[in-house]
Amino acid sequence: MARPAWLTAPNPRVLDWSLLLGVGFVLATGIVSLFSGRPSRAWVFLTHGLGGLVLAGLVGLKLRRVRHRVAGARQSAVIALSVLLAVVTLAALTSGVAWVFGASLDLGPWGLLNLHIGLGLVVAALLVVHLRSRFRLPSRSDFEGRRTALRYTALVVAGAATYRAQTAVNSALETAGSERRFTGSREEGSDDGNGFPVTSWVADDPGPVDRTEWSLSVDGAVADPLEFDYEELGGDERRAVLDCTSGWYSEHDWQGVSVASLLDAANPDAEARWVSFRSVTGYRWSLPIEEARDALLATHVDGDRLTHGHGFPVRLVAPGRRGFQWVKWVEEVRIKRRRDHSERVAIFVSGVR
Ligand SMILES: Nc1nc2c(c(=O)[nH]1)N[C@H]1C(S)=C(S)[C@@H](COP(=O)(O)O)O[C@H]1N2
Ligand SMILES: [Mo]
Repeated sequence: MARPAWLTAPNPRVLDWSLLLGVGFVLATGIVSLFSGRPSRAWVFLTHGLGGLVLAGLVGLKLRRVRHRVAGARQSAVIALSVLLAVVTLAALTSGVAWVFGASLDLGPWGLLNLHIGLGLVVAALLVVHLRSRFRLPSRSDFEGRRTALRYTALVVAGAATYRAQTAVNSALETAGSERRFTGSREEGSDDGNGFPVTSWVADDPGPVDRTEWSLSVDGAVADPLEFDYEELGGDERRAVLDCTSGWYSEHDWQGVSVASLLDAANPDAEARWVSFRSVTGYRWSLPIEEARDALLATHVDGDRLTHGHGFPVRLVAPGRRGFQWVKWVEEVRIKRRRDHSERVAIFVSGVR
């Protein structure tokens, strides 16, 4: 009996291009996911997972095609690199699947999700080198029309079915993976004051801030620059979820002063567009001014004064933003006409001094 079209091996060049597109897709959605904290972006996380499963299928087909070549070949740098690429790709896919099923890993300041991100970036780097020796443009004749379409439809359907099965298995087994937020993060210490994880990613680790020497300044593109002592900050409350890209989230009532009231007091210029929140360490992040009005500078969490690790005296609470944007140990709110692009570097190097 003849095999159905979708079971036969795909054209090599079409497969290779699909792999390239597949890696590009999961890389792009993976990177975008790190900046997404609103439920309206749930599709980014969903398609990242689906894309990963389809990619796993493609890698399987590719390995089936090249296995003889690898086994029979003389050792060469090109082959060694290809093998390394395959191994790292499988490791990246495996780490993602393991996370979904509730696995954890303790790598000091990092966890399984950080490893997953790291492996993904290594795949991208190795792929660039791999393409330097392997890049070929496809020709029209490589596409076998209906066959190719069928085969890929089958692959995507299989990916979606696997994804559905995963959800069912996870909730049946009640794994740690079954209670994930749409971002993939798992709950830790919600509504329990300071009892949630302390994370300073990369290397930000300042000494305790003395609040008698500390003050909060509100300056930049404003008519009335201001300075506040710790005791002057309070009166507002906001419930919000802190969701760290390392894979946990925590929901709390945060108390402090709303950024809207600070802005109203300082009178931003008509051209003011961004608000930059700056830590004593140099770490900083900015929000568009309209969104900033919805944020809070918190002194307390669930009624308890913030501990040093959580950013005492003051930390940013930015609803709908990922944890790395919730700047701790804030000492300055700078209103700006343009976005401060150096913040993208500052969050990596602020602790390295
Ligand atoms: N100044 C400063 N703020 C920071 C960080 C940092 O390293 N330095 N880490 C961010 C990250 S990655 C997260 S997830 C949250 C964690 O807040 P927590 O330690 O209170 O849980 O703080 C954010 N604010
Ligand atoms: Mo984080």
